[in-house]
Formats: sequence, C-alpha cells, structure tokens
Amino acid sequence: MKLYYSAGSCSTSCHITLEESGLPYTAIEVDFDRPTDPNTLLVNQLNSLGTLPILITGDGKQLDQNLAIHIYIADLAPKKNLLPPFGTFDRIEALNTLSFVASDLHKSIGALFSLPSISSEPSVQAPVRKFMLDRAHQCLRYIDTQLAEKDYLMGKFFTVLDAYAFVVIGWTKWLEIPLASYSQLQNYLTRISVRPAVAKVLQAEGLNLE
Ligand SMILES: N[C@@H](CCC(=O)N[C@@H](CS)C(=O)NCC(=O)O)C(=O)O
Repeated sequence: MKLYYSAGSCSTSCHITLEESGLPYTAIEVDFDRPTDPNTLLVNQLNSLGTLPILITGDGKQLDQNLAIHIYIADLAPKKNLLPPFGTFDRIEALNTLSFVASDLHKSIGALFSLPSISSEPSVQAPVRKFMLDRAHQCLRYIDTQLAEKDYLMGKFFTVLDAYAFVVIGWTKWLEIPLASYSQLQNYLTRISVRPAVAKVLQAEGLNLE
C-alpha cells in the first residue's frame, strides 16, 4: 500500500493507522507549498479535489477519504482491534464517532486555517473567527464529554477514531486554541502521543502535536 500525506494534515491520521496496523506500506510526503513538485502534480491528477490523504491499495485501487481509509486499514488488520468487529453495535457506535471526527470536528477546527484566505482585514476576520471558534469549541466540548472516564474514544483500547481525533485536536496548538478548560483533552493527546507507533509517525513527519 502507498499513502500520500502532507505532514501534520488529516492524512497524518491515516499514517498513524497504517503504522498501528503493522501492515507493510510506503508513505510519500507531499508538500503543497511546492506546487510544481512531481508528487504535488501527481496528487492533483489523482484527486481533482486536490486533497490528501490518498491511499493506493495493494491491488492498485484508490481511496481518498479519511473515513474510508481508516475503516479499510482497520479491516485489513482485524487482530489489531483498530475498530470493533463487523456486525456488532460497538462498530456502529465507532463509525458514528468516526463520522463526527471526519465531519464536525475536522471541518470546524480545520476551517480556522482558512481564515487568512477569507480576508486579510482584521475587522472582517474577527467576527468570522468568532463564529468558527464557537463551533470548534462546541465540537471540542462534545469530544471532551465523550472521553470522561475513558482512556480512548471507544473505552480502554486505541482505535482509528483516536488516530484521527488526535491529529485534529492537535491542530489547536498551531491555532492557539487553549485546551485548559477541557478536563480530558490534554491528557488524551499525551496518552496517544507516547504510543510507539504514533511517536514513530510524528518523528517521521517532524511533528509535535501534543
Ligand atoms: N474529504 C476529505 C478531506 C481531506 C482534507 O480536508 N484534506 C486537507 C488536509 S487536512 C487537504 O489535503 N487540503 C489541501 C491543502 O492543504 O492544500 C477527507 O475527509 O478525506
């Protein structure tokens, strides 16, 4: 399998899931700041939306949505328990939260990176930032509540939900959104960052998301 990723983006979560799965893979970094780089050109050719992740499966098929990639990898490595087994209600609950992470959480926090593209005018930015931040905090509160008395989103065991949530919540550091008012989130990030597979990916991508 081949994963195209950009360091610290949502595609890092697929990198983490691949590493946790123990399956063989190649990770190829794409630097969107170098638009004429062959890997950037290839990504734009493979996915007209111009977004990562892109996973090329062992038999040459393409997936380019985080949600599908996480499920696909989890199902290829069932012994790693990266998702509850097919046919259980636990699995449906896991997919429910995975969908929350991929849509509400990812897109509310991620939108804040686009603020400078909306306007460079502070008077325009301020109300838009407030609107975006209110929604981001609503999603962070939701996930903080979900984590009460749990080590991971599905309870005692790490799943792909945690790989994805870890990366997206980690963006708060770059966006200067303090987590101090949340009772679980900082410990949660620390707990995940010290997992050997996660630490290996963070080192490979040159990141500190904790
Ligand atoms: N629908 C996609 C969205 C992925 C997405 O938003 N990727 C962002 C990075 S987090 C991206 O590649 N943006 C293009 C860019 O940074 O130029 C998914 O959930 O997999």
